[in-house]
Amino acid sequence: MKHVITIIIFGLILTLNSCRSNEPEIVCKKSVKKIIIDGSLDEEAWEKAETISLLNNKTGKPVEQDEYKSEVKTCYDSDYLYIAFINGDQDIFTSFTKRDEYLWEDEVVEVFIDTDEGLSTYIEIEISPANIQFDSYITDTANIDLIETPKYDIEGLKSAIFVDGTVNNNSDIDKSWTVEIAIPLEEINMAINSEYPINFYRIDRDSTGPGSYAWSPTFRRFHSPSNFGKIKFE
Ligand SMILES: [Ca+2]
Ligand SMILES: [Ca+2]
Ligand SMILES: [Ca+2]
Repeated sequence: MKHVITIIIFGLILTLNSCRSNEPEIVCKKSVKKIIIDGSLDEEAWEKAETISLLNNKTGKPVEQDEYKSEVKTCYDSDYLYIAFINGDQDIFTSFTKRDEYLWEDEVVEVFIDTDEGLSTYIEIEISPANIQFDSYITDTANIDLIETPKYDIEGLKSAIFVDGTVNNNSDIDKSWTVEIAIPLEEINMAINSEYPINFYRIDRDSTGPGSYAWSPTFRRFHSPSNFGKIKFE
């Protein structure tokens, strides 16, 4: 009996380890020139950056609709981690106007990044198409305190949006919205000689797109840190 239990536990450990070894990785390259946070990805570093595609979070498969594809890029310098999202979207909308409002109820991009000990605590950053920011520090993934956790603010967080289309006008057909984000490394305790669990998400509320996107799919709610991928610095 003891041997059977040992074999089962050993098998479980092997399974868990093999799951983690399948996690996706993004390599973040250094930008030698200054990145201007203006929503325009015309800096050389964005051209050289590794580009990843977000998947349909419900199926774990690539987004089928060309007009709704989302790509993400990263780069860094001595002060900031930079993240860019390029989101195909035929109708871009958001009703929120203030920091830390519940942006995910409309359209949004999200980054979850874990720079402290233990996968159950991590930073959540969201940016809306109106360039409204939401930042929170998650301490209990099963019971997120929506009053307390958003009180966490990254003072040096910068973001900008470029919209190819019109926000909050459903009488025309939009093309895309681009998000350029700078996260101060020191403020979130990030060291470029280390690697960190991370995931990138998007919520789109159009009836024709996939709706829920993730780089490393969770197949359910986004707050599933065991599904996070990894960011490494080159
Ligand atoms: Ca720029
Ligand atoms: Ca949309
Ligand atoms: Ca906040």
